[in-house]
Amino acid sequence: MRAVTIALMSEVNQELAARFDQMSKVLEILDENRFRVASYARAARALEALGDDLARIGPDEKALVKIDGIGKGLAALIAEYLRDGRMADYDQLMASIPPGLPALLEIQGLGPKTIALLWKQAGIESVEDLKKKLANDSLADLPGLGSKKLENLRKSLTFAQTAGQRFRINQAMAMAQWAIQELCDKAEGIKRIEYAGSLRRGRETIGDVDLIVACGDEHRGGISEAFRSLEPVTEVLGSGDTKTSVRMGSGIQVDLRLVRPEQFGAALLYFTGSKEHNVKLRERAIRRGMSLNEYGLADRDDPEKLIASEDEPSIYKALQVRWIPPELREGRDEIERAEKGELPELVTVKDIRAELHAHTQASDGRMGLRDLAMLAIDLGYHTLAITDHSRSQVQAHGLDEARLLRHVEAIRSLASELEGQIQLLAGSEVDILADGKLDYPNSLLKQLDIVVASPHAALGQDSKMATSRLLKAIANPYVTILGHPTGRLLTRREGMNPDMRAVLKEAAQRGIAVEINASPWRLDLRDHHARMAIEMGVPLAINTDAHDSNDLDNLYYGVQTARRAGAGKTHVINCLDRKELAKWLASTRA
Ligand code: DGT
Ligand code: CA
Ligand code: CA
Ligand code: ZN
Repeated sequence: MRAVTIALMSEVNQELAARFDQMSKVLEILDENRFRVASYARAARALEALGDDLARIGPDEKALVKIDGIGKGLAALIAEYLRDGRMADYDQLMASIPPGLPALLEIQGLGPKTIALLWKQAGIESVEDLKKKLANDSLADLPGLGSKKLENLRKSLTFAQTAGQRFRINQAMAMAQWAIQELCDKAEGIKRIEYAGSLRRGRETIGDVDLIVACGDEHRGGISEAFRSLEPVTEVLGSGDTKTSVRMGSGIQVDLRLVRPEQFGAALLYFTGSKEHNVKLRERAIRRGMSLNEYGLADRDDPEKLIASEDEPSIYKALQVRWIPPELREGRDEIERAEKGELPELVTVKDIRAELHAHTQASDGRMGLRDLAMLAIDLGYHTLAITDHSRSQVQAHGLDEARLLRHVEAIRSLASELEGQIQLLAGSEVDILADGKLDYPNSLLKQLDIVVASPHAALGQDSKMATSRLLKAIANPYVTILGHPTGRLLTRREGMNPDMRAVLKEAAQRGIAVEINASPWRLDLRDHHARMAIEMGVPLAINTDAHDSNDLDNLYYGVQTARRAGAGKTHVINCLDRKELAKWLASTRA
C-alpha cells in the first residue's frame, strides 16, 4: 500500500511545461501551422502530468522521446535545456514578438486569437497598452470584440491587479521541498530545516517561501553561499549574516533565515505566523509576565532568562495553551477555542478512505478505468467514485446519454470483478448549466450511485444569478455532492460569488455534501466557506478531481483547507467507513 504524499511537480518539469505552453500560444498568435501549435500544447500537458523528474532523466533524447506526448523534435529541445540551461528555439520565438505580449496571455479571457487581433489591429503590445485603450473605450469598434467581451476583459484586468503576484500552493511547495533537499545535500552544518510562513499554514496562495534553518554560527556563511548558488536563483534580493532572500527563475521569492538550534522553535513559530496569531500570543505572554519574540519566550523582567525556545510545543505549553496546528493560526478565535477545548482533532490525510470525484479516459482523464481503480486500491481506499464529465463539456469529451450508459455498464462490470478489493461507484460530474438545470435528465441521474454537480461555464454571472443557479441545481433530488461551487481558478479566474450561506442552508436541508476540491488550482470551497459549512451542519467531501495519477496526491492540499476550516474527521464523508458511507449515500436520496 502506498501513502498519499504531497503532490509536487519538479522545478524543471514546471519550467519546461510553462515554456512549451507559452511557445504554443505565441505560435498561435503568429498564426503558425496549427499542428505545430498543438504539438507544443500537448507537450506542455504531458510534462505537467509527468511523474518522473526530467532532471533525473537527464539530456538523453532516447529516454525523453519515450515520454507520452513528446516527439523527436521536442525531446531534442528538452535535452538542450537540460544540458545548456537554455533553448535556442524558445529564445528566438520570444525575440520575434514585442516583449510585453506574453504577459497578456496571463489575463483570463484573453486567448492567442484575441491577442493577435489586439496586436495587429490596435497596436496593443503590453498590459499597459491594453489598460489605456480599455479606459478610453477605443477598442469598441474592433471587429470580433463585442461589448460583453470588453466588459469581461475589464473585470479580469482588475482581478489580475488585486491578486498581485502570488503563487499556487503546489508551486511554492515544490520550490520549498526542492530547496530543502538541495541545501541538505550541498551545505554543511544544517541541524534542522523547515518551511514556515503561509506555506506551512496551508493558505490557498503563497506570497513567498520562508525557510528556517538551525545551525551553529560557524556554518552560516557556507549555508548562505549554498543558498545563493542554487541553480534556479536569478537574483539575490538581499544577503546578510542571518537572512538571505533570493528570486528564482519561476518568479518565486524564497527567504532563508539562519538561527541557533536552541532558538529554532521560537523562530519557526514567529515566521510561521500569521502576524495576527503572533500578536495574540505576544499579548498572552505579556499578561503572564513574559515576553515573546523570534528568539524565545523569556521572563519579562529578565530577558536573559529564557523560559522556552527550542521547539513550538514547549512555548505553547509555557503559555498555558495546547499546541495549535499551523493551519489554524490566523489570529481569529483559535487561541480561545483551544483554551475552551473546542478545537477538534483535525482531519489528516490518513483519515481519508474514499475518493469520490475522479475522471477517466472516457472524458478528459488520462487514466483508464482499471488503472484508476488500481491506484485507489493501492492507496488503501475502500471506495472510488468514477465521475466523468457530462455532455455539455464538449472540450472535455463529456459523455452523451448513450456513452454514459455504456460507461456505467463498464464500471459495474469492473466493480463486480474487484469486489472485496474496492467498492466502485458509477457516477457523473454533471454540469450545472447556466440556468441551474443539470446536464442529464433525472431518469438518467437516478441510475447512478453518486452525482457530483459542478459549474464549469458561465462563471461570470452576477452573485444573484449564481446563487439561484446553485440553489436550483442542488434542489434536484439526485445530487449527492455540490462540486467546486464557485468554479474559481486560483491566480487566474475569480469564479462566481454566490451567497454561500444561502447555498449551504439549502445543502443542509437536502442533506447533501459540499466539496472541497483539492486541486491546487481550485481549493473550492475555500477555507472560510468550509468553516461555515461545518457550523451549519453540512458534511464536507474532500475530493481530488483526479484527471491523472499524480492528482490523487493533491489530497494533501484539500485536507489542509479542511484543517484551516477546523474540520475533524467526523465532518468529512470521505472518512466514513464503507458501510457508513453507503448508508450516508442512501440517505441523500431519501
Ligand atoms: P505570504 O508570504 O504573503 O503568503 O504570507 P506569510 O504569512 O508567509 O508572510 P511573510 O512571508 O511576510 O512573513 C512570514 C511570517 O513572519 C508571517 O506570517 C509572520 C511573521 N512576520 C513577518 N513580519 C512580521 C511582523 O512585522 N510582525 C510579526 N508579529 N510577525 C511578522
Ligand atoms: Ca511567506
Ligand atoms: Ca517572507
Ligand atoms: Zn471533475
